[in-house]
Amino acid sequence: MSALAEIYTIPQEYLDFRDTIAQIARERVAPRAAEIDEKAEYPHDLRKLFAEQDILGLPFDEEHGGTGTGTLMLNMAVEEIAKADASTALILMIQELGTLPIKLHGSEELKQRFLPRCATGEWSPAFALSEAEAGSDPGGMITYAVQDGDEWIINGSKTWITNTGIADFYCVFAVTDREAGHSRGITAFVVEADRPGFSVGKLEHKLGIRASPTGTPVFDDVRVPAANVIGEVNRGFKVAMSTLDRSRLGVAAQALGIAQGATDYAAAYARERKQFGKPINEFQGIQFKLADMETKCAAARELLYQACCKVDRDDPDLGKYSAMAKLFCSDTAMEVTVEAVQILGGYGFVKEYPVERMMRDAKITQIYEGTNEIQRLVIARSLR
Ligand code: COS
Repeated sequence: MSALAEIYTIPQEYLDFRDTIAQIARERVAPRAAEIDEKAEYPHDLRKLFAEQDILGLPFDEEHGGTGTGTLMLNMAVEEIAKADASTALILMIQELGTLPIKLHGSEELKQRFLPRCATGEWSPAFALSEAEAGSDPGGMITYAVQDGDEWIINGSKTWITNTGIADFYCVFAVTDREAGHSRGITAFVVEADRPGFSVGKLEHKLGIRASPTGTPVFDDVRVPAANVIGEVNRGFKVAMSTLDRSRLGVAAQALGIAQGATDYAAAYARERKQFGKPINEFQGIQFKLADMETKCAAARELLYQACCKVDRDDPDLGKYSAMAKLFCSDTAMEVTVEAVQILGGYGFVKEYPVERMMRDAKITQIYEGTNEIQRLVIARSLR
């Protein structure tokens, strides 16, 4: 068997599950997308539906109540949902991002306490790393924690955190040893949203992914037990980096879904729209655009699936591949959605049609979970 055949053997049951999710996305998510974007409204109904359909169990192993189907299946699901609506796809992406620190590094007690209730969809998590002065450089964070007996006291705030105000708990990164040097004396904690001293600060008004709340969780003398430390004290930077090495594939899948959704919409439009007496897809200018869009999506998908398989196999170069997939898929999303708007012309620019939303939603995929400049840096480091 060739290496390629090995990489792309996808079990039939996974393809069937993907088709079910695609149908849910078409029939239930797509009709809500314009309204929740316009109102910047979190779709609690869709989250409940995902929980009922086992979709929120996708990031989790069977022993923690999940589907145990791995990273490729998870990201095929993210792609299908993002074809209909990128904000709604984030519900599933954050279910992974906000729990990966516990899944990868948490104690057995933490895993049992948090993962099964996320797998059923009862709880929503959040991943709180970035700060106002520490985005691309999280090693320069200033949120700190000090030990007091068997507890830690956390002070500071985080910025641009998805699920702020929705999450039942936050995986928070804080400096615990100021002397250790940049990126080193940092510890990861679980902070439940009902702990005294926790509050929700500013919520952002955004260009895209408007139906997903992004904001500033604030920690004012928040006490957590030592049992809430994820992994080892002062080793939290590695918890964050190893999480992002995997979760960036969610962004890649979201970006690909946006790109394929825009391509499909533009192709369907070009079949129907007539100018100069014939459908515009009979003009070579439109044909070439659509051909390039479809080709870029297909290439992005191959890289994404390969990177997902690397995570599922725990290959040593998984971080490089997830950075490459995130970079390529998100650049594809931006390029393709701009072209989709162009193909729809004046209709592309108005909110009655979905492609302007897709173009707005695409932009964040080049920025969050590490800007594409950071992805290039990660890739370049692997070549040294
Ligand atoms: N997995 C595990 N450990 C890692 C790692 C990874 N992918 N990358 C770095 N580390 C470790 C290093 O091995 C080093 O360990 P030691 O202390 O034992 O030497 C430590 O972490 C510090 O590494 P480094 O010096 O390379 O850290 P930098 O501060 O230079 O950071 C980048 C490197 C740029 C890769 C990092 O800051 C980054 O990923 N930035 C983007 C952050 C981001 O994605 N923000 C979005 C937030 S979520 S929306």
